Amino acid sequence: MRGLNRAEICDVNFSEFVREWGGHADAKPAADESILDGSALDARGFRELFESQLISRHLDLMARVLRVQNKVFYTIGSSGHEGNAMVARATRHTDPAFLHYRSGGFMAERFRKLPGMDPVMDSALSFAASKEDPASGGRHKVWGSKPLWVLPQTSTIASHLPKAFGTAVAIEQGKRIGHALPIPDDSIAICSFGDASSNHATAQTAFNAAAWTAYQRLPAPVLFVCEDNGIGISVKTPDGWVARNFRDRPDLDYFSADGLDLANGYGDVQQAVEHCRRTRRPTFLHLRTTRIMGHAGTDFEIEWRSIEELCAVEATDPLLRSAAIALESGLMSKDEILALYEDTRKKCFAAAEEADRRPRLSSLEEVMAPLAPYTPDAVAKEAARADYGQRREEVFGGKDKLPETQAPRHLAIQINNALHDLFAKYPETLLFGEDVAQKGGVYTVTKGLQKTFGPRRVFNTLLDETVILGLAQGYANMGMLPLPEIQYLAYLHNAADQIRGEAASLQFFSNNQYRNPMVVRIASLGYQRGFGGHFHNDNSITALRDIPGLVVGCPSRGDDAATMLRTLAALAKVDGRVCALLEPIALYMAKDLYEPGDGGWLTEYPAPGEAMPLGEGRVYGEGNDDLVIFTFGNGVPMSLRAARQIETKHGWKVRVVDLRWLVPLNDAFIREQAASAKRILIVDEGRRSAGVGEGIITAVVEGGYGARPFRRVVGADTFTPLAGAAFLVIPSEDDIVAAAGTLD
Ligand SMILES: Cc1ncc(C[n+]2csc(CCOP(=O)(O)OP(=O)(O)O)c2C)c(N)n1
Ligand SMILES: [Mg+2]
Repeated sequence: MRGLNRAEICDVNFSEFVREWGGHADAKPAADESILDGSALDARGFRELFESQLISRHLDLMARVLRVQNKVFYTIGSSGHEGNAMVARATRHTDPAFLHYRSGGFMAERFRKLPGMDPVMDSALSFAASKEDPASGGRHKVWGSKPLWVLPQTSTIASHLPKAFGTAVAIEQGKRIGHALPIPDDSIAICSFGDASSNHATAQTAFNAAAWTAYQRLPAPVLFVCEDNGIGISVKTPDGWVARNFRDRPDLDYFSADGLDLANGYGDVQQAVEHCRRTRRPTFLHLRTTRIMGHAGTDFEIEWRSIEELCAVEATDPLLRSAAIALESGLMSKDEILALYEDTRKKCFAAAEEADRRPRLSSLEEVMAPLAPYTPDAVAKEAARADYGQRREEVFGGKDKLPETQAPRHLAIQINNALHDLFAKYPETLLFGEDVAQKGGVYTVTKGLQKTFGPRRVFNTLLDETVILGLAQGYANMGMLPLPEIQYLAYLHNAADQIRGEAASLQFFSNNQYRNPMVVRIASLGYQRGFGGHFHNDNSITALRDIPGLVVGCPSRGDDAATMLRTLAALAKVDGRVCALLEPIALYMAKDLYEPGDGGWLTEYPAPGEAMPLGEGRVYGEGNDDLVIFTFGNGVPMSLRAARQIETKHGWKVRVVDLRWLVPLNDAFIREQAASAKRILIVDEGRRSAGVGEGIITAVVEGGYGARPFRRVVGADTFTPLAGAAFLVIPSEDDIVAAAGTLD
């Protein structure tokens, strides 16, 4: 049996190592003396770091024991990585940190930075998934803390690097636009990850963006800490690969430190931190670590590695080295070390037992409480707030130039006006993306914004959607209001994890202590004439439909876009929500509705003070009951045109309902509209499978109106082809008229 439980062996190894140590001890150093000759670490510093390492180790050991008793629910540990405590010591508790899951040492050390906090109890509550876990409220075992500026991460490796980069940039840019940062001006962003993770596209994206920034002599004070243990689960990183890959990257300044040896490593860690803080350049700290006790509690390494190899790895246990330093330096006796070791064990177990007695999440309401906060009255008030009139007049060039005094215009112009208004209202607004600055976007929707508000608030990014969304999270973390643009819906998909796994999950996994509000504008959907192909006409709304907490709006006309944008911005400001605005490209320039030249799709600009409540749809033909068409986006003008034909053909009075809000769908509103409908048609330009149409039908059926004749007109489950064939795969007016005929 000996050999199976490597945690037990590592535990025993430590005590045996201390007991059997036979080296020579120096005279005990004073607290402020170097721990060993030539070390940058003094005796007090060493002692505290050693204690942090021990806390981390005993949390791991405790988790292995109590997991099987169902008192603890997570066993990915930090053993072998405890040297990352040095990074916490060399930085401040106000340097935002996005941490690797092996950060027990870092956390224990950072807890020292504020008085009255207890790393053992806080961590135990998180391990136990207790409702009282101060990081996530029992939703996940995370390393996180509001007062300590540790923004919680879950476990998608590398997904946190873009937002760490974004936060570093935001620290600098906040200062440049006169925004009051929540942390000191010379803060840096810290981000740690494993050696295998350094290869991930999402990691590479962040390194590249950081170097791209530094190359232009722009500041990006991010400290990338690669904790290199030479392995990822069971796959070895080629020897020397991390150094080879990062040592000579221009504009990513490389430092290395021995994370297995506090006395030796601390000076190098300090240097890397100081370099990052002073030069404001992206800095890569290659921290040597090892991994003992396997990837997680379920990883029985003995089954796939030789015992000799395991023993060799365990011999590099950094705690053995720390014990040796304590003994060699004369700082601690064997008995003192062993007593500290056992005392820490007791504290961790006692805390875990106590945590197990605390309440866990026990209802769906409790689980979901922080997911999607919504305070309708405050949002409505904020959306309608119009106390910035003076600034508006400057922005639009005088009282007589205000957009609400102008003739009706099309969607692109009204979005542009609404963006100018948001910039005037919120000085902390930033707009960025691909080609959005001088050119004003592919469709000129952002034209003039940079000229009016300057390159610090309106700017082009590098061509990388993951970075665009990482930047957005960074700005939001620093209290700004980001309006990132994704040039086409098809290009959101390669970066969707930044919304799905990261931005939209932050409030949930931090128990609403952290929020990263944003409004992502996405040029979307099909029906473009003369500019075809799949990637410019993508109609996959499904990809956004099941992201918990996300709000998605899709206006079909200019006035709705303006009032919707005000509400989205208010949702972001008041409730910290992550929002997406799908802008139908084919309607940007649409001016007419029924006949060429009728101007039927032009709208007046709604003056500030008007806003569209979340979930509120627009009804055309109120009171018409013979046929009700539920639709959104391009489907709205198409359905209105089709309705005329249907009225002529069947003599029916037709009502067209523009849902406007796609996520969450307003089931109550759909039911209410369905209640008085004799027939129901759903016009959904998205794809058949898992599209909005399915949600509408579900609401109708669940509302008890499933017996009414209904039909769906919907896009096919296909990619969009080029040229005229593009129109074969999405609903047409003729399709709508024909489908209505089947309901007769
Ligand atoms: C994007 C993603 N792919 C796969 C995984 C599963 N996974 C979790 S940890 C891990 C290995 C990571 O190794 P490394 O970065 O070296 O960190 P270490 O665990 O060694 O500290 C893998 C493949 C994941 N969490 N995220
Ligand atoms: Mg590794």
